[in-house]
Amino acid sequence: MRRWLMSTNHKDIGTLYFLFGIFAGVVGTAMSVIIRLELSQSGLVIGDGQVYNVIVTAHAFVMIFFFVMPIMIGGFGNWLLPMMVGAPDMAFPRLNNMSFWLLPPALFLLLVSSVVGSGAGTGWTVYPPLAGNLAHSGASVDCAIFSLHLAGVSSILGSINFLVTMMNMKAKGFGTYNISLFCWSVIFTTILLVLSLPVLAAAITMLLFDRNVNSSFFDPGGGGDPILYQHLFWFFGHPEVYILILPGFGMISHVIVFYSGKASIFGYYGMVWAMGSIGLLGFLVWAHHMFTVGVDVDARAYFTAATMVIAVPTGVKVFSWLGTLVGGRIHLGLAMYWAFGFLFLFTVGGLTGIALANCSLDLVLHDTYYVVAHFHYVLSMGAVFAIMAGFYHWYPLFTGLSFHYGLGLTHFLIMFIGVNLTFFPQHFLGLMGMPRRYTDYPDFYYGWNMVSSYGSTLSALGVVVMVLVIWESMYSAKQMVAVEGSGLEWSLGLPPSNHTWLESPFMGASGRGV
Ligand code: HAS
Ligand code: CU
Repeated sequence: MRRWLMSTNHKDIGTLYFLFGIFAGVVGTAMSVIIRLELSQSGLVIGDGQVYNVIVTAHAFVMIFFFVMPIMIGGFGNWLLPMMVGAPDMAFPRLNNMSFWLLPPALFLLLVSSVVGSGAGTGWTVYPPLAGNLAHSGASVDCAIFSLHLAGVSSILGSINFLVTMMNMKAKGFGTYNISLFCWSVIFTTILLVLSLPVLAAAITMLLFDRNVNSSFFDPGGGGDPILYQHLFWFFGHPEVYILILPGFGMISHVIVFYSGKASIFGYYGMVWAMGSIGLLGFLVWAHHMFTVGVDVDARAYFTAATMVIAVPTGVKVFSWLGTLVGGRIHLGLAMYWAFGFLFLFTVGGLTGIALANCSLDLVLHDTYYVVAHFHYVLSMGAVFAIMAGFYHWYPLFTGLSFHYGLGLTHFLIMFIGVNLTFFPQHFLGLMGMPRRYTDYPDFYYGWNMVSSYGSTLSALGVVVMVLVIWESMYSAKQMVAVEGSGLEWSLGLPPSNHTWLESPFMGASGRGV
């Protein structure tokens, strides 16, 4: 009990984050299956649009705040960061424990919000007036707001901890430009968190006041403006999407360097500055989410142009990963499949993002399934594939266990086919005009929706296979053997002999000197 409840150990806390994130991931996946069940045919399955919207809302919150963020930053960050810079632990170990333990009550409040009254069917953006106390009376939206408050405090405290650790606790020999790219990605992510979360906190607190103490920040009846809420939300919301992907970029860099047998990443400095640019630009493009509210024509031109500029640093990253692969001795370890999947599918999602950045196009595509397809390509196949790559790469290190290659490959193949089957048709549905967040549709949209739902069933099967992969690794308990010079032998067949230059498995994506 003491070990897990009062932990000050970064690895134990990282493990707690992983367990929590896996639990939330399963809950979120279950919700997605219900969504796809409802949409698998025209006509109603659940039968109540509000319930459907509550599930969509909870699905997004659970996946973003309780699955991707805790696993990437809380889990991988806690486990790897101190070790990658030779620090004994995080700078503030007790604060670290607190950051984690704020999350279970936050998740509890969120789940409560969907069963109190008629639930929070607001979408993850919680826009008023829909989220106001007329359309959503009762305590559910308030519970969701408190949930976000808690999760936000947790993230801010965690971010400060990571930043201080990276500033002050690097071992001798670690300087600005020879820490690994995963460290850099967490540094930029946590800066984004510290700067953007307070804005979300302000927005939802103002909404809380509008709902409960008769203020009218967002109510034109009292001189307020609902558009203000959208500005505040997206000033947080857009940086948030980069918060979800940047640590993934870091992990993918490590995986690609390791399995292509290179000594270091192609273009280390470019990679660092690309992440920094993506972070900075991420704060300057928020209104591309609200073109349809009637943005002034100059502002439309600006937000379109600024958004498209992000393709440049992201392109620097994609081409640097490809540059790392070129001429490498590619070892097809399991993690590498996910990295290849990431490279291809994240790019597809990025390109549809560029399409959406064009205001004139977005006016017709906004709130259609095209947007849903875009963000699932960058999230379900970007962020999640990066998590999977990190999982297959570092699980042997964390646990001392190794994988069954065939089973792991099956997991990848099922997921790869499953998510593409689910989300590629959603581009077509969007272009045909099917709106998002509706519980039903005309027969016209039936075909591709059916395909999408089959895909989702296949992906759910993929999750079962992943459980099998983990179970098999424990059941067979194959131990890793230390290899001279490399620290660890990776379980998936011997790495090519030229892998032994690796100082340690953490150092794959460092700068000069390693
Ligand atoms: Fe996005 C909506 C634009 C990246 C997540 N995005 C969302 C939503 C989410 C999300 C969750 O401008 C929905 C929010 C909601 O609930 O309403 N997004 C972009 C752009 C990028 C981008 C330009 N998004 C992400 C990432 C996410 C994410 C990363 C999470 C992980 N997104 C939008 C827009 C909307 C939007 C609009 C609003 C839509 C609406 O109406 O609601 C970029 O960061 C992507 C850069 C990446 C690439 C690929 C690699 C680059 C290469 C270089 C060459 C490419 C060039 C481009 C020169 C571009 C290989 C050429 C262009 C061609 C078309 C060929
Ligand atoms: Cu955005």
